[in-house]
Amino acid sequence: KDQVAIVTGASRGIGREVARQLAEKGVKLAILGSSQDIHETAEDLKEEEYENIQSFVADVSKENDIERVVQATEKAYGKIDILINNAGIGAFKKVEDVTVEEWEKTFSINVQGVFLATKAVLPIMKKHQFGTIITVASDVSRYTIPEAGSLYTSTKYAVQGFMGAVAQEVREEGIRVGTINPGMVDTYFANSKQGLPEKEKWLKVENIAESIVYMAGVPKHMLIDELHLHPLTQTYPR
Ligand code: NJP
Repeated sequence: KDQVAIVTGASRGIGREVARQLAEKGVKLAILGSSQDIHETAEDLKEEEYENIQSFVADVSKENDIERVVQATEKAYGKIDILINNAGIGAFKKVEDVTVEEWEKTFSINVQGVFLATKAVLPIMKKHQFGTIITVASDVSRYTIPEAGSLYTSTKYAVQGFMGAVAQEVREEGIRVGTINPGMVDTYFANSKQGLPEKEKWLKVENIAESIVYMAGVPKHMLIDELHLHPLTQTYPR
């Protein structure tokens, strides 16, 4: 109750459902996405009678955008308890087909975006000696599978390493840092569409969002630092 959360990449997919489930719990929200679609998410939530939803068009890879959102959130609600680093893009090509532009863009969103948002909220969380930061990484942040490709895989390995190191830095300040590593989730990821018949057995956004909300809601003295979730039908290395 009376918690405040920022959710990145909430225009659609996992982030949108995380925002909806947090709103359901009465959490005050600042949601952001790089397109105008983010305002639609906010309008839809308001139509469901949820209050305290602020939406921002902001690119996680841009420091000024993130600073603007974090400052506006602190001004509106007085604190930030939860950051969900969810925004991310996929680029699945063989290494020799990846361009430098694709490499830089994917790293700037998937890795630099997580760095910037984390860096921006930490001083506020430290002031209150409390906070939870959960980053949506991936199953491929812990092992490699051929379909994921080297670019996407290396961004998620980077995120995993970054969050693990930050977790050590801030735990004495009452701040919990963790990652959630999903397998295949039925979203709009990598120019896909939600609800396609071939994705029927994949994880649903509700499954991931419920787990994120659970991770963020455990008692203050407790940390869930990593959660792995797969569709039962997905094979993965072990
Ligand atoms: O993808 P999608 P997911 N700045 O495409 C936003 C990880 N994951 O929900 O920018 C700010 O439906 C975009 O909004 P907009 C994955 O790596 C997924 O599946 O307005 N926001 C949209 O809301 C990612 O980290 C699977 O167009 C930006 C959202 O991001 C996370 O799950 C498996 C942005 C993407 O929604 C959510 O992806 C796995 C920017 N620069 C990990 N660029 C899976 N789906 O199978 C994009 O292991 N967004």
